Amino acid sequence: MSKIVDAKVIVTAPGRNYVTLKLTTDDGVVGWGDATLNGRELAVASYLRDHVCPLLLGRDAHRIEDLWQYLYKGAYWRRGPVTMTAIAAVDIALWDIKGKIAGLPVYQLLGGAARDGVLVYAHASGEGISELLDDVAAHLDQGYLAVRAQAAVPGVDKTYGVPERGQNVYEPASAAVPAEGRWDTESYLRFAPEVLGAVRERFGFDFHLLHDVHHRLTPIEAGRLGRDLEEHRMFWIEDPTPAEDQSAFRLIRQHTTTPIAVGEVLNSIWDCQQLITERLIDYIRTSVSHAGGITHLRRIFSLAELYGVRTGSHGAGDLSPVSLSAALHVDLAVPNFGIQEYMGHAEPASEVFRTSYTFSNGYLHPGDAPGLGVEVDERAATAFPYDPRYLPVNRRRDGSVHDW
Ligand code: KDG
Ligand code: MG
Repeated sequence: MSKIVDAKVIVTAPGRNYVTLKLTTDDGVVGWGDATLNGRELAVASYLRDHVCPLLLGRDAHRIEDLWQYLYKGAYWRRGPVTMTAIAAVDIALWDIKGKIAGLPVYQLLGGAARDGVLVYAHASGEGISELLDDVAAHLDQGYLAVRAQAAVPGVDKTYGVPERGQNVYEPASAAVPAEGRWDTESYLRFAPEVLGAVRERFGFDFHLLHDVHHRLTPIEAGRLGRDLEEHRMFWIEDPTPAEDQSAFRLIRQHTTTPIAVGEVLNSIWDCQQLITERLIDYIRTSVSHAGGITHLRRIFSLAELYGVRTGSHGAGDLSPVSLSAALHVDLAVPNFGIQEYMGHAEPASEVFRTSYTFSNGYLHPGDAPGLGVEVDERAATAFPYDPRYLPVNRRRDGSVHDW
């Protein structure tokens, strides 16, 4: 028995907001979990501080499955991003503790490495096609084997996925109220095949090309886009339509063979059950920190394996380095791994999060430190107080709200 004697929530903004859970056992072992939910950070911090941390004290840190069931079933209220992010933070911290006590990296506890490294995709973007092509070239030069390409759509104000130059925080989050952008589907549907075609024309087909539609099309529009992109041999198009409408993907499937990835906004195995069991997607993108931690993510990935769906976990910079590291341990161990998103973390994140994962020739490796291999410098964290921010809101030309 390793008794949990302290549970503490740390909210800090080194570059952007992160919520981190610290669990300490009576033998002095510390485990870290990521509880960051972009734009709704304090809701998870409160869920943990007010409702979960007091319940953890005195419990055995080794009983990961039991604690997962206790927090999930015990709350009565099921699923949802706030609940599942809070449970994830506890679960990730417990796996970190178990690894540290065992003296093993977490991937060894998950069955050991099923591959030598984790294929990752980077983000390339540009205000126009030539800027995007330069950015793709830079990433290929750095050794990436897979690149996501996004460019600003002409006539559309602030396209998703295109950050200010030199920044890798691409959601133009604002302080007091969400920023509002304009969206125009017709311009996008004309522009996207042109952009992705230009990338293939310049760099060929010897690397994986990805694109995020970010939930903005109807099923029939998504079918048309997928069909128009078939000649560019995409690795995937992501979130072509809002993910919660699972049966909509049947219609997309009827019209295109372009592979589809979905799941960053889904939080449980039940949210993606139909997508997986009806083989409506090719890649499941649920993340370790928003879908109930390592324990629950493994369950989702096992279901996916049964139906030939591969993994492609969300790994944007708003998921902390603790999350990225936990994802890498899972990625290394599961049989149906596909690809891992990796955009790095804006500085000064490394002043707070000390990581041990490494990048080489297009692959990440979580390292062999016991546990997850990430340590959090609490003292450094105090220098970066919480900085309230919201994700943007999209409106169509007529002023009505659209999916961002
Ligand atoms: O917080 C929202 C971001 O994580 C999301 O917009 C990023 O779509 C995203 C991606 O694919 O990384
Ligand atoms: Mg996405």
